[in-house]
Amino acid sequence: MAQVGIVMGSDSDMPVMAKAADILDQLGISYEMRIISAHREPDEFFEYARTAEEKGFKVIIAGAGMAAHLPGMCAAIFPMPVIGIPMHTTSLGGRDSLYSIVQMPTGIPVATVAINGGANAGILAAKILATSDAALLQKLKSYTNTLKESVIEKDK
Ligand code: RP5
Repeated sequence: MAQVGIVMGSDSDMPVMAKAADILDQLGISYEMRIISAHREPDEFFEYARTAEEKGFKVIIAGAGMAAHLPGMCAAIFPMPVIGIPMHTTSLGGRDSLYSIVQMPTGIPVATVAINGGANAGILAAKILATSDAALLQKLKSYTNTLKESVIEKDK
């Protein structure tokens, strides 16, 4: 059973979303990855969001660009944490996506990472799961230590 749902509005989002999946792979976290457009196939989207809890997801990572309603609508339906990834856009540089995702009404938060922040979305999902998984927390501490060692190495 997948612990994390990864969903994106278009296959054009895949290069960014794959970075989240790569982090989850590295940490041994199971996930299901889907391409579902809230705008182009609303019925399929609602089915996805309504069944996410019973499928066992503990977190959803949702990425979208432009009028990026997918993460917010996931948060409206799915009762556990939703992490939103705003996609870079050619017309507005991703500010459109960022504002669409981050400016949620009170009561329906989306934990929003940086524009194209796929890797950080994966790490944040892992940190949420690690609040009740000691082994995963140890892996995350090792990961963070690796980052530190890498900077120290470059400073030599
Ligand atoms: C959004 O519109 C998608 O998340 C994507 O970032 C953006 C453009 O989609 P495509 O026209 O590339 O399919 O729904």
